[in-house]
Amino acid sequence: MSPLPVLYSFRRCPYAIRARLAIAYAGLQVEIREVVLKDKPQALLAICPQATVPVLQLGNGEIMSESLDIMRWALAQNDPEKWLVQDEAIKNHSQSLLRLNDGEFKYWLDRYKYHDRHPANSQQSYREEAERFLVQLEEQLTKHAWLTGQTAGLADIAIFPFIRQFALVDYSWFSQSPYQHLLSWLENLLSSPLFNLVMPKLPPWKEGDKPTVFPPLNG
Ligand SMILES: N[C@@H](CCC(=O)N[C@@H](CS)C(=O)NCC(=O)O)C(=O)O
Repeated sequence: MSPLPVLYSFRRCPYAIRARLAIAYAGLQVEIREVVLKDKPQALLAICPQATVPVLQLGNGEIMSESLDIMRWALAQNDPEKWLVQDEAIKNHSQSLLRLNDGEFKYWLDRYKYHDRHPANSQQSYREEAERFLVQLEEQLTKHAWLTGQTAGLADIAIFPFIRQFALVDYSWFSQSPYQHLLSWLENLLSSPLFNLVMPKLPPWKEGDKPTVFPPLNG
């Protein structure tokens, strides 16, 4: 039997969460290696010099160090609920939301979350900058149940871990904010069996450890 692909991951990282969501949804299995970002294993540095997580190493040696590439790799193998749509207009919309999420929104999210490291402006002003993206998401979710239509798509799953991170900065503010459709969308995803399956608590991986299969076999 050929060895499983290896996924270097970090439990709370939103990029790693979306990669794990796609892998579990597609019914694939990988060997998971939990990384401590402050003490990255040599095996990760050797295959990916910038050493971000997630990183996927396939049996043929191919390395993927972008979470969206890992998602697309998983969905190309199995996409039971059609997260990858064929419709060009929806695909373009999804891509533009993903660009905003990974670009501008992530930039302001980091400042909102770690405002003490960015004393130039107040936490509230960082939140307000980030909110410009939330306004757009809220508008979509007033039109249909998911960001790009009546069914869940790549954008929902890839953006959700970042909205989770935003909401967790101050959940009581978020739960009373004007983004009530977004709140329901978030809570629905947070309570899904899929999300819970991809959040196991794992000890940091070290060279020589017995492989840990992901998703957990008893999950
Ligand atoms: N473009 C990458 C970004 C991944 C990323 O930035 N991950 C963060 C953790 S959430 C990281 O590994 N940062 C490196 C570090 O903190 O040393 C992707 O989409 O996978």
